[in-house]
Amino acid sequence: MKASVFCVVYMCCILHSNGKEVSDTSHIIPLYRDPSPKNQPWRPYFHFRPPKNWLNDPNGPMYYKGVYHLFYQYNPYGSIFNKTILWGHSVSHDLVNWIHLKNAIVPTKPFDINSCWSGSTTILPGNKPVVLYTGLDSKNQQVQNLAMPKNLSDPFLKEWKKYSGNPIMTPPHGVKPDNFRDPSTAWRGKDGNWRVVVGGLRNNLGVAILYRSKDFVHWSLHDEPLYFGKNTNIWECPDFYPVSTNSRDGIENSAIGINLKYVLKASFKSHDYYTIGSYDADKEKFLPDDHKVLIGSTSDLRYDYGKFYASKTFFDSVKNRRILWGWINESDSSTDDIKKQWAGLQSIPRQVYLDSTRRQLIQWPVKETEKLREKHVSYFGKKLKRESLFEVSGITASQVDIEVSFMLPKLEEVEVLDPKRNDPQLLCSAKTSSVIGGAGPFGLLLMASRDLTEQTAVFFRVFKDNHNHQFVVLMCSDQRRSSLRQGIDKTTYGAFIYINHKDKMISLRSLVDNSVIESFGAEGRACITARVYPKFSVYNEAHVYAFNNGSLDVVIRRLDAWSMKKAKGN
Ligand code: DQQ
Repeated sequence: MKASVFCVVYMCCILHSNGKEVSDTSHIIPLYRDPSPKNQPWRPYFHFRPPKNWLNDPNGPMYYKGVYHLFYQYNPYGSIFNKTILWGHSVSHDLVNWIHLKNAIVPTKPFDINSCWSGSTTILPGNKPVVLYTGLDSKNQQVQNLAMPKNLSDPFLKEWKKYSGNPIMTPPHGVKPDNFRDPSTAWRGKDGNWRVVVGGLRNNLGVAILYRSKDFVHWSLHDEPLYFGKNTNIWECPDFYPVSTNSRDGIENSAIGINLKYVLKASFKSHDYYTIGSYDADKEKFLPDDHKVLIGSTSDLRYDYGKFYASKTFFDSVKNRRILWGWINESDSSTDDIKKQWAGLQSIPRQVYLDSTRRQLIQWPVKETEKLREKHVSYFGKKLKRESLFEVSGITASQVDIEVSFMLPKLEEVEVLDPKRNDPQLLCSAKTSSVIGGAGPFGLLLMASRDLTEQTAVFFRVFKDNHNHQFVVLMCSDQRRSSLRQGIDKTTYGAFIYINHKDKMISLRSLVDNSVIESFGAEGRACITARVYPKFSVYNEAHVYAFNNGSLDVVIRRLDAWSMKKAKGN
């Protein structure tokens, strides 16, 4: 590959803030762009990432004075994770096009000199955002620090200052100095006091350690954690928020009222696990609806069954919704990342709300993502016979938003689920897209070469679960043939989606962005994100097909596909 040539681009912008036009370039930093995209076949163009270097967790997303802010764990000096991690900062008006600002929170003080790690924002009364973040102090202890904007009249919040009394929380008794991190967004109780949880490990239990404060500066430890999990290792990036039981609207973190349930999420063992329950504010306890949860078992609910970690939600007060961001890591090697000069990206922001069963969340790409749709093709009522496929042509298959609804075949004739094989990921590895079944496998072949030697199959297979007297759809993302390159993690991912015997259809939406495929099954009831690095099926050599390898015919009720534009800032 020819060496990349980088040139300096100064981004100019006009942002609209509170109806006013703001023409301000003082905050804008020089960005390095590869002028020749031919050298970057795996670079995503509509997923968020800064132009260069390493990125991991999303930090403190928020909406402030007409502007969306996203901070992120960033190494400004290279494309690997090391001791120079700090808070990168970008802003947007639509969650799609981004402007990269100068770094917001940078290691400078004894309480964060060895890195500024993850944390969250909270909007205090009077519309005053503050940040709680983890500092690695001069002794490499993890401590919690407070930071605030220097100038609240600046909608970009370009400058941040650190509270002089930092740290405001140090590792409590029983928590090792390297097991105490990632403060959540705080919420306020009826008594007017603030609460926040910090992730940790205590007595071998993953914990959401609870603190309370009157003034957001002085915090006292509550003797019991908000909740804990066994065999999980440390809980990273805990998130705790209310969801409405009767609408898709988001709920502000401090809201109190009826028709609410609560979500507790913890990141551990490379996945983001969540559970739904209630919050007993008097006892300061989270009470999950199902007690055998957050232990990292295959029956735990996950935001995403592929690559997606250290996520964070925020309440979007202007559109009354809750939005989720998650870090999507690379699946290639560090040597590849050094060559590429970038590593890591954020998921498409997803709106989250409670499913009508109230037993799980639904996730769906924010509506604004559709702004990037351009050339459109659609198909209706297309029959897919056994062992057949057809190409969805006329769009850019390497950058596409594709949505398809399949009519389910007669459910009486589907395979029976073996109760001993109830790990969806293992089941997807055994029953691949080429293993003929009854109803399924059917789905999409993405980033595929014309001869199909390279392809990522995202597909469904329907089972009867006699044990639970239900039908269940296995959703798989099969990366085994995603690339003819060696040295790439090609793990297959899988998730179960329980359906009603009256359900007539199942939908699949995939957002393909060169090396990332984010897939949403059954209208967002299961999500799987995969990274793929094809050797040949890149740019115009990439194709997309719909296929059926089940013995029962499947009908595509409707398929829509749109080529996707590059987002600004990518
Ligand atoms: N990433 C941060 C930590 C967090 C971890 C460091 C999760 O604060 O626990 O970059 O990916």
